[in-house]
Amino acid sequence: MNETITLALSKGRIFEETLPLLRAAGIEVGEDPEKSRKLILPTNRPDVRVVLVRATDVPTYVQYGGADLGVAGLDVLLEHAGGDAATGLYQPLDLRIACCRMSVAVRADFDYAAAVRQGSRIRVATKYTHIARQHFADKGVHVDLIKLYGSMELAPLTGLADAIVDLVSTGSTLRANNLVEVEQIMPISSRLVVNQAALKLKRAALRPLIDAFAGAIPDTSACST
Ligand code: PRT
Ligand code: MG
Repeated sequence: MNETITLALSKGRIFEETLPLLRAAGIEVGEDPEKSRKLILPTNRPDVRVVLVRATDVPTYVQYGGADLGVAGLDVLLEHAGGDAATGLYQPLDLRIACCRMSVAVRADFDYAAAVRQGSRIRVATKYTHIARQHFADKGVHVDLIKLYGSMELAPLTGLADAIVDLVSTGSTLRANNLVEVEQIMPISSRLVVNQAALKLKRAALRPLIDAFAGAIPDTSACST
């Protein structure tokens, strides 16, 4: 039986940081996605191919079987599931790559602690509405959420919002825009996700791959998970 394995990755940091894990499994990707316009990349293994999708589309591809497995940030997985566990998606490994944290940030002149203390309604702009809603509900903080698709840092600077919920890694984007991190919501790293049906039907091919990934997870201190 010809069991082709399809791995869904997004271009950029997830692709780059997954390469060493693939290498540990004996898989070399034939082309550089930054140079090629191809969306399906062959590998040195005739039975393994990589498909390039938007980071937020990785869980969708894997859930519905467009890919057998994929790599996605915990941020993307939580938003995809909308708070519930996504059906059909098995998450066997925290790969400890593409690490960062989900945080609340405000303009340096906004007194977040006072606003929380006084029970004010806080306007929060974010791409991560499920994570943000859950976080503020847990804290009992009243918020009006404003959904954005990018450049969250701009929202407090223009008066669109008092605060943002966004990913932070070095903190230099916040600093460059005069914003300060006032709360860390959760550490974020990328996870391996596997289609549950594929894991049963293609177990002989998938299991060694998952085991090789598990053995090659980096021991980075940058990752607090
Ligand atoms: O960029 P695009 O819209 O195509 O897609 P994407 O943003 O979904 O993908 P990508 O490749 O940017 O991010 C993929 C995954 O990498 C995310 O889902 C996270 O799990 C993870 N990751 C790790 C990050 C960061 N670190 C990160 N720093 N994703 C985004 N950022 C952004 C952050 O949003 C902010 O704008 O980088 C900026 C902050 O960085 P610092 O270093 O200045 O703090
Ligand atoms: Mg991005």
